[in-house]
Amino acid sequence: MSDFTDLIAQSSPLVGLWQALATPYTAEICAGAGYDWLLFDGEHAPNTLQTLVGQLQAISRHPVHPVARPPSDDPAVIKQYLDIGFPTLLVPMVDDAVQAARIVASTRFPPEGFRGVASATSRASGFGAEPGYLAAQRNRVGVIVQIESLAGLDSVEAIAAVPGVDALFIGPGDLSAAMGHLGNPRHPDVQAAIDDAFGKIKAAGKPAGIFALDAEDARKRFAQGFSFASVGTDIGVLASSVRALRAGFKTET
Ligand code: 3PY
Ligand code: MG
Repeated sequence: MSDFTDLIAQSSPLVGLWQALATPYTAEICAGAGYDWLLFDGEHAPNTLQTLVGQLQAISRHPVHPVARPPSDDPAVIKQYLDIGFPTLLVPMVDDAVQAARIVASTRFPPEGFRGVASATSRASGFGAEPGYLAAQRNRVGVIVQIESLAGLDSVEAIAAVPGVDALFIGPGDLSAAMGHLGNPRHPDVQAAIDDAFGKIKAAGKPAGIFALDAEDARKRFAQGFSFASVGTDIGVLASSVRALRAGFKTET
């Protein structure tokens, strides 16, 4: 459990913004805007470990919780994301409890798991400056898993019961595709599946999060009881503002 997943368990709503521009400059602007958490996307944004480090450094003076999404559940990548200093990971495409347990184990040093050990050379340890870093990591990594497939829906209760899974996060984009409604996450069947998964997550006593479709959808999800949601994206905010500004001058072209 990280500071962020600890917070999720205790208070809500926690308002997040998706970071897909992959640049420190914009991350710094977003970090200063008062969001509770920022999601740095390694699955669909053009991020490398180097760009992610730059963004972590850029936001460090702001009290915002960084969460990273690795491109997959690959333990080698998870290890690198933790070593550069992400305290909380959001792992995409989690389909069953066995996979979820393996993901948790990949974030824990032995004997609890099989995360490879770097201490003095890792940014996460303050480059060796933090006494007791390795022992402290035991209780300091947050794991959030994404439910966004038919298999994930079927196994949501079993996944929620896995020790070390701190929260579950619904991805409406992939879920709608998996349900035969590509590009239509507002389809009633998709919305019903989300509601059903939410009920199961809550019944399991775990916090639920979601990638909200827009601000109104986020408000609806918070009212429903979702603990955390991303309410927009850096790209969406920039694209809509820049287009609206230009549209205001239509007569001058
Ligand atoms: C999805 O909607 O599929 C997500 O992964 C959130 O970006
Ligand atoms: Mg997805």
